[in-house]
Amino acid sequence: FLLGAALAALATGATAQTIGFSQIGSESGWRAAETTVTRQEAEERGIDLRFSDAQQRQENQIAAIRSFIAQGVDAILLAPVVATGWDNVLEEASEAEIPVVLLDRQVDSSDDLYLTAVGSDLVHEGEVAGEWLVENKPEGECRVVELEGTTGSSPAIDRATGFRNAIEGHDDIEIVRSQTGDFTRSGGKEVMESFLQAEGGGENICALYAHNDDMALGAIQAIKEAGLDPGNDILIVSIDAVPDIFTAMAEGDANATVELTPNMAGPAFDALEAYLYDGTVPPKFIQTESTLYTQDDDPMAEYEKRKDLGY
Ligand code: GYE
Repeated sequence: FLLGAALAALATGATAQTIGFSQIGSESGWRAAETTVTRQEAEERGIDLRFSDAQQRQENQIAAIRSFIAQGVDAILLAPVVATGWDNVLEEASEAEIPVVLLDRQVDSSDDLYLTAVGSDLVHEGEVAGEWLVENKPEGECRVVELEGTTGSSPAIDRATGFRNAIEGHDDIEIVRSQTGDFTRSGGKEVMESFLQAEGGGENICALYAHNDDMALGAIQAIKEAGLDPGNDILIVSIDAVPDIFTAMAEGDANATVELTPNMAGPAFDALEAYLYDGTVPPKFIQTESTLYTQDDDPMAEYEKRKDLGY
């Protein structure tokens, strides 16, 4: 079998050796974990991973992809910071016959321009968060503030849509303020401070929906500093399931999160290895799970499971 595999590899001339990874940056704990897990997966598989940190800038990602093409890598992983503006560089990769796999965010280019995308159903995540609020809000009118992710990114667009889908028809729930916190903890804190001020101190805010846990964690800080009790006075629901949100849940400061696995690279490398080995074409979308966790799910046990994952 091994000999067969080796001969087949020789025949197709292809096993994944060198893979370029254009990462967005390190805006969130989740992102840091994805980077760590990707490096670990590459090392375990003997892949030479060329890593490029774009510091949140699309132009840096485009330059990194061009450089990967010039280096003649076997494949490219791309976590695209925003959804638009990828056509040209994806065409260049396609002309060079270098397969591109999208990680965790989507692009609005034609799906002929990439091999597959690994990620969660981002609209569904927003729906799960919204359904949690529909079921758990206090009686009466509920004024919600929303911390959005990076403007123009597919998770910011889709998580906003999903949440609105879930609260549609529930006329006692209203999104009163919505602004980007750029997926960062400091952004979440700063924007929450301005929400609290604009809302007369925040006593009439019933819930915060944050597009990721890091922004929720920053907002929790702001709510405490304003003299309110996060998790009680203002319900908090967010997305990612990073370790720190579980400690916040254990302390009663956060209420619910929707899990996003940081291991996008595992399925991506599996798909690439099969494709480079014998041309197996993966489905266009490889979907990861979205599980809801609340204060009832033993948050400290969940914290323990994740704390060493590079978050
Ligand atoms: O939820 C957030 C981040 O792209 C889906 O990016 C991902 C998001 C993740 O930085 O924390």
